Order: sequence, then structure tokens, then C-alpha cells
Amino acid sequence: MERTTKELILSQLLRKERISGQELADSLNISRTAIWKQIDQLRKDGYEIDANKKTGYLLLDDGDRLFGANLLPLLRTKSLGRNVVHHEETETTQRIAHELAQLEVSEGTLVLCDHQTQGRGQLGRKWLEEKGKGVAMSLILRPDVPIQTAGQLTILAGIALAESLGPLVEARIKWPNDILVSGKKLAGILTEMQAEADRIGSIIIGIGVNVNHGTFPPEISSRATSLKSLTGSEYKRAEIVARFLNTFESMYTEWLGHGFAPFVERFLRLADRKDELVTLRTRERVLTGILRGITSDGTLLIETEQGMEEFHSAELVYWS
Ligand code: BTX
Repeated sequence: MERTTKELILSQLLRKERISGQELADSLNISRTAIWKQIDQLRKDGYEIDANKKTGYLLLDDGDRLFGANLLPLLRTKSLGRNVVHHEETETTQRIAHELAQLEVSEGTLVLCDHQTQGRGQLGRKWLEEKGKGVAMSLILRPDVPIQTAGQLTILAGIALAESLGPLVEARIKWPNDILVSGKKLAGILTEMQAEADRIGSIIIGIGVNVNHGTFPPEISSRATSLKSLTGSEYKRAEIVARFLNTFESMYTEWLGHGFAPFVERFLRLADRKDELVTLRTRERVLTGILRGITSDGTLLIETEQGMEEFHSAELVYWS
């Protein structure tokens, strides 16, 4: 992927060592004036850069950007997130990930953006984002597994996300794809697949996390929350991404080798409204019952008046 001059300058500055304008100009084969223009642009983007006529430029603060070079030092993974495609602004990271998946990029390629303008939720719903406040990422995987097991990755990613945020907040999973804290939505997961006949080409796991939001648009303000609202602290978004990837990679490897069964207990510990009366909407009906858990393949178990019923695809109704 072609990197812009601005990105190339940034990756040098992210080494956090002072570098002269001449050195930068020489290494990129452009004029010092061109370097200065890009530095000015980076400052407008939120990077705090000290400039000294004699000694050159020093990055003081990375402005909490989601540039790959910010993420790399935090990763303990082998393949996940090792190839990052970063966009300042895009409509949806899912679309970019779908395009990249067609180009056969490596497994674990991660699409990140600082501002997602038309984030997608499930069933055509929208995921709302505020510039520079949240994480919007799409992870490309290429598992060689039966197509019907692909949905388990949503739950797996949910467990990884909830566990990785565990030290910060008490996160619960609303089956199958939302992360809640105190009944409000902190994060959402959207898993999409590219398949041919009965073979998975790639799976794209899209994750949105509310990190440093202070307020939300009126339509979601009563049901959304952020790490900042919950803890009173701001977080580096790259740290949240790294926490997730560092937790998820070994789970993904275990899932490829041993399937979903080893994760049922971990899910049950995090399941929201377990053993409580819930309302469930399926394509055919709306019903109530007690949420008992999931089967060894991730199917939801609800105890209704008819006995224990299994649901592969349905939605727990929390909000009208
Ligand atoms: P979902 O359909 O379960 O949730 C969408 C619903 O959640 C919306 O209808 C709205 O009520 C509420 N909502 C919208 N934005 C937020 C928010 N920021 N915080 C809390 N609640 C909200 C969940 O779908 C899956 C979302 C995945 C988003 C990621 S971001 C990266 C990737 N790219 C992309 O376009 N989508 C995914």
C-alpha cells in the first residue's frame, strides 16, 4: 500500500527522537520547504511537534491517532494487526476491509480510521462515531473452517474485547455482538463474510468501541456509554486496539484447533442477563424466556414455557 509523504514523515517522528529537517528531506528526497508544509499539516491533524531551527523536529504527543506506527510497539501478536491500513477518514472500515480481502492481503490485516462517517451496524443499522473519540477497526481473517461456524467468531471477539477491557470496566456481553457496561452499550461487533459456495474466503470482524466520548447524539444518549464516561479517564485508542488484538490472537488459534466448546464457560462468566427473563426477537416471532446460556457451538439457549429452546440467529430486545 502506497504511503503518503505525511505518513512517511510521521513514521520517522514516531521513533520519538529529534530529527533535523535536512535529514528528513534527504531520506524522502524532497525539499525542506515540503517537509515544513507536511509538519504544519500534521500539527493541524493534532500532532504536537516541537520545531527547533538548529536541532530539528521532535514529536511531543501523537494526538491519539490510530496510525499503524502508534500501534506496533504495543502489540504482542504474531500476525494480527501487523499489517495496518490507516485512513484519516472513511465512510466505513468494513468496505475497505472487504476490498482488501479481495486483493488477498495477509491474514490479520487491520483497517483503522480516525473518523468513520457512516459506520455500519447489524441489519442496516448505523454505528455513530465522533471524530477522534472512538475506535473503528476491521480485522481480516481467513479461517479454514466450515462456513456455519463463522458466526462463532462474533462471540469469540466479544469475549476477547470484554476480557481485554476487564481491568478498566466490568464489561458484559449481550449475545451475540454487543459489549455493555451497566446496561449501556460500550462497543459493538459486526462480522461479515466473503464466501464462495461452501468455502469461506475471508471473515471481516468490525469493531466499534466508545473510548473518549463525553456525550452522544440524542438518539443513543440513553443507551450508549464510553470508557471515559465510566472511568473519568481518557485512553489512547491504540492501547484499546492492542489490548483486544493481544487477547484475541491466542483465542483465535485455539478456536481453529479445538472449536468453540472451550469458550462456553468464558462466555457464561461474561453473559449479560444470564438466568434473567429476557425478550427475544426472531424473524418469525417475539418471545420471552429465561436466558440460560449457549450451546457448545454458540447457539443461544432460552428456557420458555415450551422448555429449552435454541436460537441461531435472533436479537435480545433491550431497548424499544
Ligand atoms: P448493532 O446493530 O447491534 O448496533 C447499532 C445500534 O446501536 C444503532 O441502531 C444505535 O441504536 C446504537 N448505536 C449506534 N452507534 C452507537 C455507539 N457509538 N454506541 C452505542 N450505541 C450505538 C453493532 O451493531 C455493530 C457495530 C459495529 C461497528 C464497527 S465500527 C468498525 C466497523 N466498521 C463499520 O462500519 N462497522 C464496524
